Amino acid sequence: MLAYGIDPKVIMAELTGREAGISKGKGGSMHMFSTEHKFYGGHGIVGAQTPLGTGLAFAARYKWEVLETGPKQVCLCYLGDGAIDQGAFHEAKNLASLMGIPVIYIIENNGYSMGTAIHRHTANHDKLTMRGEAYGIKSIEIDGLDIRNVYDKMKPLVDECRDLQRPGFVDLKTYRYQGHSMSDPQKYRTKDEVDEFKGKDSIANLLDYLLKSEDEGGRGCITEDEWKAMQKKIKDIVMDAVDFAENAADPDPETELVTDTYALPMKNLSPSETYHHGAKNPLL
Ligand SMILES: Cc1ncc(C[n+]2csc(CCOP(=O)(O)OP(=O)(O)O)c2C)c(N)n1
Ligand SMILES: [Mg+2]
Repeated sequence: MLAYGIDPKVIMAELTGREAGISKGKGGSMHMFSTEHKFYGGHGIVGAQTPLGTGLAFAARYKWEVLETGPKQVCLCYLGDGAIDQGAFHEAKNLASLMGIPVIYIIENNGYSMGTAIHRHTANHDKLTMRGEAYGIKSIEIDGLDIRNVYDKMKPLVDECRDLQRPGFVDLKTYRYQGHSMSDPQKYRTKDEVDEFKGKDSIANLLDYLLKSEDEGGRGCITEDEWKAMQKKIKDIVMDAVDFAENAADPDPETELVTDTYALPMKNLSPSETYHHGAKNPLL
């Protein structure tokens, strides 16, 4: 969300359920959404975002090619390794390939689906690209622990999928340092394993590269002081966002509970069934 240019204040307000949040406090971490920023949210149902991402990409191609009202675009559709066996994902890949839909499925493969290791939940888990190739989709594996490598491999794929209006598939290998959630006791892995990956942390490696001189194999484009100043600036932005969210109003249940729930009220439901708590249906 931050990478798509969404204001940290409205993100924090959303996380804390305030009306000033990007989804008016009703979305929380799962359903942040901004058409303006072309960020189409997360999804609480694992894998269900894959047909949606495919649909968004179809719409983009239709607007560009048929209606001639939009630019040539590509949709990046992210999913975890825990989502790759969902039936809907296979249907989405088939249609994307068949119809030339510009969507890139990016599997953030961190090796665990909640507490289940990938070798226990997915057959042929070390050859995930086969699952794209099987549908005739260009599929690549990327070491996600090296940020520059991710950029170097993703950029040509994004350009190609946009240019040719074709789908893509990426097995982006990464690691999850924290548990799946706050309540995850992480009994399914050893501390040694986590420590081993901590030594390969992509953000620490990038910082190292930026700080080290060219002679030492780095880029030498920032100093320690500049890095400290950056950290302070970011901390200030976060604290401002916290302050903003804590002082923002809660959504009014009378008006907010049922608005933006459906694009249009469902025809077969009466207003009283569609809208609860006496809220007035603004569309009727
Ligand atoms: C259809 C469906 N089944 C089960 C769940 C419960 N659930 C939430 S996240 C998750 C694991 C998803 O794995 P992954 O995408 O790899 O995420 P990670 O654990 O790495 O964060 C499951 C099973 C769900 N949200 N939706
Ligand atoms: Mg995972």
